[in-house]
Amino acid sequence: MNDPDFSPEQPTSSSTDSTFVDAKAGKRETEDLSFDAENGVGDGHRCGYVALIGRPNVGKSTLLNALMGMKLSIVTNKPQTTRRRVLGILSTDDSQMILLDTPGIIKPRYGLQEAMMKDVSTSTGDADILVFLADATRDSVDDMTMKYMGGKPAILVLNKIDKVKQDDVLPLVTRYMDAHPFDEVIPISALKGKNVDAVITAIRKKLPLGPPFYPSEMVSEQPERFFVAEIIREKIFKHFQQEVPYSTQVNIVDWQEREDQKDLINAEIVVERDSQKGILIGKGGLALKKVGTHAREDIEEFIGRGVFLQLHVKVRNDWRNSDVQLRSFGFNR
Ligand SMILES: Nc1nc2c(ncn2[C@@H]2O[C@H](COP(=O)(O)OP(=O)(O)OP(=O)(O)O)[C@@H](O)[C@H]2O)c(=O)[nH]1
Ligand SMILES: [Mg+2]
Repeated sequence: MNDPDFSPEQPTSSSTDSTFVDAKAGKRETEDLSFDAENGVGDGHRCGYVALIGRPNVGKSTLLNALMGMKLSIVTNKPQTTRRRVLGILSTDDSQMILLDTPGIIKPRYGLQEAMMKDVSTSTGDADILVFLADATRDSVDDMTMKYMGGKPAILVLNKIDKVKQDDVLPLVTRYMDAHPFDEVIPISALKGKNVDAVITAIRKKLPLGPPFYPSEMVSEQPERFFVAEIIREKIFKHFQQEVPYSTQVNIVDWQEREDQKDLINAEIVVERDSQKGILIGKGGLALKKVGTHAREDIEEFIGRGVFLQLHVKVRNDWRNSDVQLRSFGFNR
């Protein structure tokens, strides 16, 4: 296929494969400390994996960010924004919760979506606690997410409480409790930060006893390049409509940290068809330029230094159904 932007480079490792560490964020203060300085672990320290699951658009990524106190996971008003799990490590003085934001649960129609749903199964399998997120404005129980519930401790979080009267949620709570024996039900607004602390308290109660798995200043084990690719994808979700965002994959091809100069990041945007490539680039390259500018601003804020961002678009026919392509992009169905 005639693809002038094809770049023979494969995503390579670079010095920026380091995991994202931010000592300021991801650490909450707690009042009741029983810290044992000698062992580095307080008596009764708790640690475990917590999967945030639910239908697309219910606010899982918004909640992850609210719990972490920083933006780790991308958020848009379009469903199926999250494609693979995002791991956030929230350390307090007496607990460490490893939070897994997951793709919204759907009935898969193509290979990429199958990989997304496999990610949900893996995350619920890894989890010690499940946080079932549902939209408080709905009046029926989400049966699709219910299928992922087993015997693990489970917290029901009814999100978007800012859009309904609290009393109006009560019938929904009853319906959910009839469907599953949740340990707790918490109405919240992840967007407004309302009741988010109650979620942390509820999770902590159910975490297994044990020492922290990660150093407390670590906020994720995923590399910076993952988050940078996600930021670019978020801008594509925000700027384009219909099938273009869903047909797009972003890969960081090269990342050079340069002395006395801004970092040079070279990213490829993969689409499925020439027509999508045309839309992404836009007249005179203006559409892509806009994506690049907005992405660069967020990337600079995220990594805390200046960036020169190069974007190019290439076409890989039907990549969302190709096992070879999916695997090369890190998806397994
Ligand atoms: N009003 C209101 N909107 C919210 C709240 N939480 C999230 N949203 C909005 O809901 C939309 C989806 O939020 P996300 O956090 O991306 O939802 P998600 O569950 O991660 O979605 P997927 O990744 O597609 O599964 C965004 O427009 C958010 O701003 C809330 O508490 N109140
Ligand atoms: Mg999400």
